[in-house]
Amino acid sequence: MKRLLLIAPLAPNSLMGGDFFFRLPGLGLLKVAALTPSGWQVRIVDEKTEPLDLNQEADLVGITGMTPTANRAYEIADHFRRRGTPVVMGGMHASQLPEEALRHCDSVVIAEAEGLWPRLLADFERNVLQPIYRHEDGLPPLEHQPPPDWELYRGKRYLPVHFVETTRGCPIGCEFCSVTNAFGGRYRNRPQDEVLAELRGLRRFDGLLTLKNCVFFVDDNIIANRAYAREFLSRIADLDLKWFGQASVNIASDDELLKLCQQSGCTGLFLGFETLSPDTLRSIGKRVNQPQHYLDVVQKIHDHGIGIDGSFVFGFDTDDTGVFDRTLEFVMRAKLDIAYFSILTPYPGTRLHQRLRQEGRLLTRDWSFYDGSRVVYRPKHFTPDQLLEGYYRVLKEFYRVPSIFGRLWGTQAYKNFFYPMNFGFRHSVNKLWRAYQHGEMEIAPAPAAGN
Ligand code: B12
Ligand code: SF4
Repeated sequence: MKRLLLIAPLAPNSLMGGDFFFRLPGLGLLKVAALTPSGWQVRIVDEKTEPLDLNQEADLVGITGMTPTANRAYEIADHFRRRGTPVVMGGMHASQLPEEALRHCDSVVIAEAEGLWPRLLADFERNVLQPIYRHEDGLPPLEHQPPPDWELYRGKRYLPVHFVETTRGCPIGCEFCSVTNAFGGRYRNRPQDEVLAELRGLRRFDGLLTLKNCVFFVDDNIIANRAYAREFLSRIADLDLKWFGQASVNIASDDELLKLCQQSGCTGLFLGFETLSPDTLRSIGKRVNQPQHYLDVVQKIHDHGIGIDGSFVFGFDTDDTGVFDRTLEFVMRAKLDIAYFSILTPYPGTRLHQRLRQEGRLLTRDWSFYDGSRVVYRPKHFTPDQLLEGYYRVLKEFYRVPSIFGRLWGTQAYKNFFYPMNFGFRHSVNKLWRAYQHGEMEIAPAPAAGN
């Protein structure tokens, strides 16, 4: 039997590095494993949860990765290749920069593994592995996908949550986002019967204080196709799930959908508010957001007992130094259950990356800095130091203990979920704060070659 070793590398210094509350199971490698024909023995190592034994034997190594983990991914790839083991790379970063990845591996799978991975393995077995595998006739339909085998993650120290996907792609194409480029500008839904079968097949988690049937829908917008979402949410209502998902803020104007979310066990929604500035929203192309209605959006969702994880980005060209206080004032007033703040980051393959590169404003191409907590480009209306200072001030303020209780006090949302989540984030934020205080989040200001 041939041995396939799949690896998820770790970006140790990022906010979502290896800390307990970010030990979330990756779906990408589970999908790759599911597409692997019998005759292969598959093992997955995620550096978030266990050390990688670099001496282990494998016939083929597959490595996934987002941009902040790319350097580590290349280090691992170089190591295995030095030992004579062929390496394949896939995932967001390698898909955007296949030529770069090929300097460290034998083959790159661009974008989705469906339809490509079995072909790659067949080529490998015949000794005719190609450097690039890509979809020549558009991205594949999402029908008849083999379900992920969660047993591959059994015993690993992940948080007790299953990741499930119903949709891929997004037509909105915000300037800073990688999704449209990677997964296409059209929503592709999976057949509901297949998603339901997958949900029904999930093994419940044990543990006294554990949510037994907690699912995170990784779709970028769970209500993207409203007709699909209505039917889907009605159909999962009797599965006794506690689910978390991502949605666009205009969910708040659809009472029926909100009710269906509530009835089907929605615990929290991750909402991309991004900014309070209409000018910024226009400039990034996210017109669906209407900041003048944000407070009503939050109120409406809260009224349905659903918590909100709000996402905000700092450093747009339309931002000024007042953006930090304005955002803090809003998130506290709105009583957001939790929030994710990041510094604008030009991920390769995005329109933002292209523009800043053309304008000569990228400060570095060291991908380990591309984690949303560092300034990797020259901002327009403030210095990198001002941006860093404002960002860390917001993080620190938002996760102060009185702030956590002030926001969650009297919440209708699921408390057993949001209190631990806030204190988990607080722990990671404090770690980042200390790194910031020691100057570790600053990067050398010299523009790098290839800007
Ligand atoms: C869930 C999620 C997370 C989760 C869990 C991540 C995890 N463990 O997988 C959490 C919340 C932890 C997270 C964190 C971050 N995330 Co995130 N995340 C997502 C999200 C919403 C879904 C990921 C997913 O499951 N997709 C579905 C699976 C099936 O797709 P996939 O993993 O890409 O895998 C497919 C292919 O890529 C391919 N493939 C993948 N790997 C491999 C490997 C091989 C060998 C092969 C052959 C094929 C292959 O096959 C799979 C099936 O087709 C995506 C957006 C999106 N739509 O993908 C953003 C996304 C991946 N995240 C992103 C970012 C930026 C981050 C953060 C840096 C945010 C931050 N500022 O801190 C951190 C980094 C974490 C880290 N390790 O350092 C960006 C990545 C951009 C980039 N160029 O890297 C995305 C695209 C969001 C965006 N809007 O741009 N994230
Ligand atoms: S940020 Fe959200 S809405 Fe904008 S392109 Fe990405 S997935 Fe689509």
